[in-house]
Amino acid sequence: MGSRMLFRAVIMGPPGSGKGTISERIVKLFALQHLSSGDLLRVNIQKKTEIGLVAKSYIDQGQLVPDDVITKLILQELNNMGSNHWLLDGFPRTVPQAKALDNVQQIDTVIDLNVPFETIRDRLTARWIHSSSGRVYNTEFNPPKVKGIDDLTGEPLIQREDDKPETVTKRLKAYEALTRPVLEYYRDKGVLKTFSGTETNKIWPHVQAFLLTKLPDVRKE
Ligand code: G5P
Ligand code: MG
Repeated sequence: MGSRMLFRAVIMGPPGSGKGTISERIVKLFALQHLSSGDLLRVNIQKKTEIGLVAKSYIDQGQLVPDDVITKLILQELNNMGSNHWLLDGFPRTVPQAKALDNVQQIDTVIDLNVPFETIRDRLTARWIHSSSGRVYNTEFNPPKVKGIDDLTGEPLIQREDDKPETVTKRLKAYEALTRPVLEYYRDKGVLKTFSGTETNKIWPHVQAFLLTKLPDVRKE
């Protein structure tokens, strides 16, 4: 590891914009630890923890989990994080969450994936995930080697309860109302970097080049 002691990044973008997909590519190249709030909530739902039971009722409705619940969960995880370099995906998602995060950690960079809503809808009905790792597939864009099976573990893939078209509509509305203001919040702080496009494979080279300028010494061998 080089001279840089800390790198704290956030990846943002509407549901289905490719946060999980791009994060997978980032952690293959850079020594950053990825923490997805959605993945963490889904693990809690699967294990039927107290947080999981609360979260499920909101997630299945396409609504955001209350700020205090998710903030406590994520700040706790950040405390236990083994790495000084991390990439948060899906948090913060409201201005109160961003302010709560600011109180404990300064964010260096916010990667904003600006993908039009029309592009997103079809992606989500074709999405399959490996729930314990959060690995994402798509029957068209990046299918698993064997249908319905995770490439790495051989375990079955599942579809997300909240990827039904009517729930996706609600998630997009929640994004507009509650998450878009977070972009303004970070733009004012001068840390926002927006990447626009309709295809991950076209967006990714720009994200990669940007990160190379930001953290050349955090690159994996
Ligand atoms: P999540 O889990 O954070 P979302 O809605 O923010 O959920 P999501 O759906 O996980 O985001 P993504 O990660 O941005 O989307 O996208 P992805 O999974 O990488 O890609 C989507 C699909 O498109 C995949 O199948 C992928 O293979 C495919 N794909 C990618 N690129 C391309 C491409 O170029 N072309 C094509 N054709 N396909 C492509 O949060 C879930 C819920 O948890 C709660 C909320 O209820 C939320 O709704 N939650 C919170 N609540 C409050 N506060 C928070 N901070 C919360 N965090 C989570
Ligand atoms: Mg995701």
